[in-house]
Amino acid sequence: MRIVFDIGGSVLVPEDPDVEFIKAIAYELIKISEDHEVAVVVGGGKVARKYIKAAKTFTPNETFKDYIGIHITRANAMLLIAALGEKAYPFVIQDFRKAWEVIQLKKIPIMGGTHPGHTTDAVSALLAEYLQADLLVVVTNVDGVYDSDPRKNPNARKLDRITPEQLVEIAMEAESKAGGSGVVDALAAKFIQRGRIRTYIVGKKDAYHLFDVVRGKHSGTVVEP
Ligand code: U5P
Repeated sequence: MRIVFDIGGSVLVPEDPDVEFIKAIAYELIKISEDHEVAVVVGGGKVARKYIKAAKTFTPNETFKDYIGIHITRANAMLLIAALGEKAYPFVIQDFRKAWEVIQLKKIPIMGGTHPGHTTDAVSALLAEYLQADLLVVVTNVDGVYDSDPRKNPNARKLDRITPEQLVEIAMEAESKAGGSGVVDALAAKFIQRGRIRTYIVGKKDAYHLFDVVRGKHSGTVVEP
């Protein structure tokens, strides 16, 4: 299989870089890459948000702030590259076509952000579409997709299996609420729908066993057309 992993910044760098977690997923990714083609996108996390907040003092320019965010995602990507050692391509990939080329070299391409205006969730969905990946694995700080926000509603129910159309609906609803942010951003959900990409959305706990996750053993949500 060809598999794209989307590792959320809040998972990789919750406050400080979670070194033990990075070590664990590097081990799992190397194991997975023995049988599959692997590409990874990492997010910016709290560090990106802190930098963007600080920049607000100086400029109202959203695109400028997005560029700052992109730099932070790429710094996080460098950490994963360091952890993967020889198996990773040593530069942070900025172009989907280059990611394809790196896969042909039997190395793992690691990406952060690409252009202003979206998040790394959208990057990972586009990368999966471009690479015609068999599977997209989204690792986030919630352990799956719920029918309502589990942080606010104690009766929220986790959904084991949904369609891309349902994912779009849930993501759009989460984004329409003030300060709301869903498990996956709405644009990424749209790309998942457009690309008909089979997607697993899992939490950090499952991510320690990514090797099992790609074999379908996880407690997250399966998004299947
Ligand atoms: N960002 C972009 N374009 C990308 C990826 C990220 O502008 O392709 C910026 C956004 O401001 C985003 C921040 O909120 O970097 C951190 O990325 P993420 O962790 O939200 O994906």
